[in-house]
Amino acid sequence: MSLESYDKEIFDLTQNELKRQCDHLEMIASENFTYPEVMEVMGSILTNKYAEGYPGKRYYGGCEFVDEIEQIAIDRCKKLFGCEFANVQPNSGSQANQGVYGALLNPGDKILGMDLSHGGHLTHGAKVSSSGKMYESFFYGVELDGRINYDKVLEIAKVVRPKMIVCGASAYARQIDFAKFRAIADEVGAYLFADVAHIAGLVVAGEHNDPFPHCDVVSSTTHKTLRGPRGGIIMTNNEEFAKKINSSIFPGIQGGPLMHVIAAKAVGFKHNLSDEWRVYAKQVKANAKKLGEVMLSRGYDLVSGGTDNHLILLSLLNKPFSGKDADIALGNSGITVNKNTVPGEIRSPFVTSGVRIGSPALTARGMKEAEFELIANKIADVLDDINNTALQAKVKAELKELASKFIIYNKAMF
Ligand code: DSN
Repeated sequence: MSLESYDKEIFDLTQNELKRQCDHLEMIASENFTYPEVMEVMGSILTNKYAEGYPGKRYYGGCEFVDEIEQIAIDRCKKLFGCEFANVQPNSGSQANQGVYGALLNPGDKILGMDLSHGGHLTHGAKVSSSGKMYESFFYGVELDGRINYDKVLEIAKVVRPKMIVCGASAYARQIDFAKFRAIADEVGAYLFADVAHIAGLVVAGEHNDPFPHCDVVSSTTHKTLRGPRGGIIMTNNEEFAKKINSSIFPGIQGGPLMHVIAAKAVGFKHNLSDEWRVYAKQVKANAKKLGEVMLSRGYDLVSGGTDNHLILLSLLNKPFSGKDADIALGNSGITVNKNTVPGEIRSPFVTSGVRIGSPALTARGMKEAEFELIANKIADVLDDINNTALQAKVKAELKELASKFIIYNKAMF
């Protein structure tokens, strides 16, 4: 029976969401549009199979085909990141990070990560996350210029003496210098763990510094710039760490792996290994750069003054409206972004003085610099006259027309 005839309620809501994704301009920096073939295998009979354990060492019978699938995913992941060991079972980036901590740390150990309000991630030690509850967490941040000051990170590391330094960010527009982090980790005798979830698609295309060979362990999600299915992965070159990571994920924090998602990761990695992937990743960066240039020319401040990756962080500290106001006005105009704290923040995390805007999803639709120039000007038009709801409606209609020329999915796929 089809979903439409069995559960019309969920079918209709899924269709509404499909329409929203197609008609609006998706500019949340962590979102992307995955490939139809990735979704095909994610919606396949592989969801029926239990396969606790790892290829060749399962606790269930009948795993001969899923063993091959998982091994292909592992091999492609290793090739992609140029590393020796990969675990493709984490259900999410957060679980990947929890798995890494569980493998290399004991409860109460000290970790040093990037402050959430400076662009870090919840799982890098925020007190509301298990990473901040199970471990004693300390933070570095960015300077008022929006950049990490590596000398300052070293100073903090020397005082804290962490067992692990976590690098990686959710809202940082500049390249992360993994070699500098390695030097700091070596100076204080810490493990170096990189969470490259946001930048992984650029890293594997050679468009961002490589975390290997500098980092002991690297984690990522597979659905952001990598454009695969929703999920997590962990990579390392250290055999002892790899064994500990495997035990930490299963049986440590997960049971049966999601074999349909692991197959979808393998299909996503095949895309990431293709020549076309480099073209996509280059365009993601070029589009973010164009976005930043136009916003600067229209009188908007960017945290760190520009971008080296897939996102810009608009600072609204010198504007009479908040990140929340901008988020709402842009949403009414058919542009989906998220409010974000900025260095020197004066508002609460629910209001903020910044907006994070990313290029990966619209680049996946085939948009290039010309479209990003047009969209950036529309963003500035809306923000310049933030209470003008008639303008917001007009821009929404214009951008819907633009979106209709860059088809990403159609109804027949669902
Ligand atoms: N939620 C992701 C982001 O938006 O950056 C991080 O997990």
